[in-house]
Amino acid sequence: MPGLAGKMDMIPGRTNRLVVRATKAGTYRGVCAEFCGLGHALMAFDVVAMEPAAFERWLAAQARPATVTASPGARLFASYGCSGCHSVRGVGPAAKIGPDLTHFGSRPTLAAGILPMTHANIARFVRQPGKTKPGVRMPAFPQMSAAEADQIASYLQGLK
Ligand code: HEC
Ligand SMILES: [Cu+2]
Repeated sequence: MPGLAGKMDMIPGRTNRLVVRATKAGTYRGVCAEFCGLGHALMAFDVVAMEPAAFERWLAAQARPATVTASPGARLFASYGCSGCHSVRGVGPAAKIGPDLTHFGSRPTLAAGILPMTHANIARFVRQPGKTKPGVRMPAFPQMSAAEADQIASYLQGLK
């Protein structure tokens, strides 16, 4: 994140500490600067620095469990076994293999920052994640119909 901090290399067996201090609220662009895997070329990310009060509000909202109502998408999320890898806090068991999706719909991007958060992108990613992100660590669901992917996308978008 050149606007915030310099680059630090990782060295196996050594623990690095990097203090990043933002003195102005804003969005700071970052890129992964070391070849780390097949998706490396897509590894840009944003760091969002907020005023303290805005940050406290954001943090409190993120800490809350999900507000979920029964829906076809919620049922498909369980029956396809998504909840075996993804937590939606307040719904079902805690799973730690994939990212926590409790407030997924409130994020500006998905798939580690590769795609903008839109309904069509979620539906596309969920069925064929490897087509979006090379080397992705989520299985594809080729047996999922487009209609089912739509319902799952609606469910996930509603997790604010
Ligand atoms: C075997 C474990 C596993 C299963 C089952 C699984 N996922 Fe994932 N999922 C992952 C992992 C790991 C990632 C992170 C992939 C990456 O970025 O490399 C991921 C990423 C995601 C993302 C992007 C998250 C983000 O922060 O942008 C969504 C959305 C998602 N999965 C939805 C689903 C849905 C819906 C299902 C069920 C149809 C499902 N997953 C099933 C492991 C799984
Ligand atoms: Cu990288």
